[in-house]
Amino acid sequence: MNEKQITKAYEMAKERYAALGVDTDKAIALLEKTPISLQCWQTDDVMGFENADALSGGIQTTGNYPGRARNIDEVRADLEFVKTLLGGTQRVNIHEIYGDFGGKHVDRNEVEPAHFKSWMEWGKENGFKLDFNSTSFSHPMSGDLSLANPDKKIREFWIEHTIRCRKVAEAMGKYQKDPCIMNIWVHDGSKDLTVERMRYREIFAESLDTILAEEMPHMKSCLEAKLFGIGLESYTVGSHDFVAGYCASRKLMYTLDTGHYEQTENISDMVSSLLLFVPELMLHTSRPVRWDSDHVVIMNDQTLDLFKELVRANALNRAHIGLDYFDASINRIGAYVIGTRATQKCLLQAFLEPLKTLRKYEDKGQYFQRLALLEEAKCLPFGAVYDYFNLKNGVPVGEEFIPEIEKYEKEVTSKR
Ligand code: RNT
Ligand code: ZN
Repeated sequence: MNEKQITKAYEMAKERYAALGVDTDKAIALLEKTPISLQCWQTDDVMGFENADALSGGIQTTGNYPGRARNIDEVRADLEFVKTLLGGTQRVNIHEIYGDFGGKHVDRNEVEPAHFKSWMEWGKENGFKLDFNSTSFSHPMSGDLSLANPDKKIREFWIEHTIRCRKVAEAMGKYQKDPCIMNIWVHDGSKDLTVERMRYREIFAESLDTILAEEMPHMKSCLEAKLFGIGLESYTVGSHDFVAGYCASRKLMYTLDTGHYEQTENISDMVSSLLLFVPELMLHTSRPVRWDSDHVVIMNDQTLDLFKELVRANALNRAHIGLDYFDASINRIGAYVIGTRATQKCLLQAFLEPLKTLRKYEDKGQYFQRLALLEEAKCLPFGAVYDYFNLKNGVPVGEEFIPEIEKYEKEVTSKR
């Protein structure tokens, strides 16, 4: 794409925004330093390196596009390539089942920081800070209940696993000199009418208290809420209300996944309600189509509203952003790039909102003016700002990444 044209378009956009009191250079600088954590599990359809035969826990990937990463080197190579197509800052979010187990069977209750040493070194070499996740699914002990299981043996197995995962995250945070965000999501629930709802939630809360008892200064834990999983439709132990109550009472970070609520719910409204009572938010951007289908993120109202709310609430520094989807039906590298860029576009639009004027209108009760400006803001030339951001970062502008991915597919992924 023509560098001159992009720069010229940017200069014009800059003036247009300046007239509304918005500084585009500042917005670009903010976008550059706002990290987006890439979910390692999009490379290989959430399989990991344990040779599990199927994905369980109420989540599902669909599609069998060729070229899935089959081992740790391929996962890393794909992530390194993805990074070459993205401006700004990325982190990498790793699930426990992606440990460097060196061909040995390391059970979930045996995992140690050493299994992630090569990941830490790789992260450092490639400019990725790491985040982490315990893994309760795709294991013979997963069943329908893990941390909420009344069976002491099963429950203790998963408590042990999750405590060990916190230690891995602690080691990562220490190594990278930046807190590692560790997400706890368990699938616990049941398919059909459940009469012991209170009991499982009590057990879950107790398990979490045990897991979180030890102070670990280099990591931050967060707990993810969910509406339901496949095969677990009638009851979810870690529902929104449970997680909101638990995180508020324990001062724990809440994980809000955009796929985990009723399809018609505008989850952006949760930002200000939650942030009054929980210290921070972990945001999983995803795209539910009729259910929590984990389609690739696109620039839609749900994601735009979420980030606008974050900025309007002055809470950008209290949120961590990660992608969470897994689409096996299209080129997986393409899935990363589309979803990360869409997340960036939503963030950028939030940074470019003429907020000063909007706040002033609202304060004065000038509601026609507020609505008018919100509508007009939708037509502001943010695309020119985004193009310039990519140009400035030395990565493909606009659709230029398509042939790059085609080339990588031809040379690398299609040969797997
Ligand atoms: C599942 C949750 C969870 C997972 C990952 C793989 O519904 O969103 O975050 O997607 O842990
Ligand atoms: Zn999630």
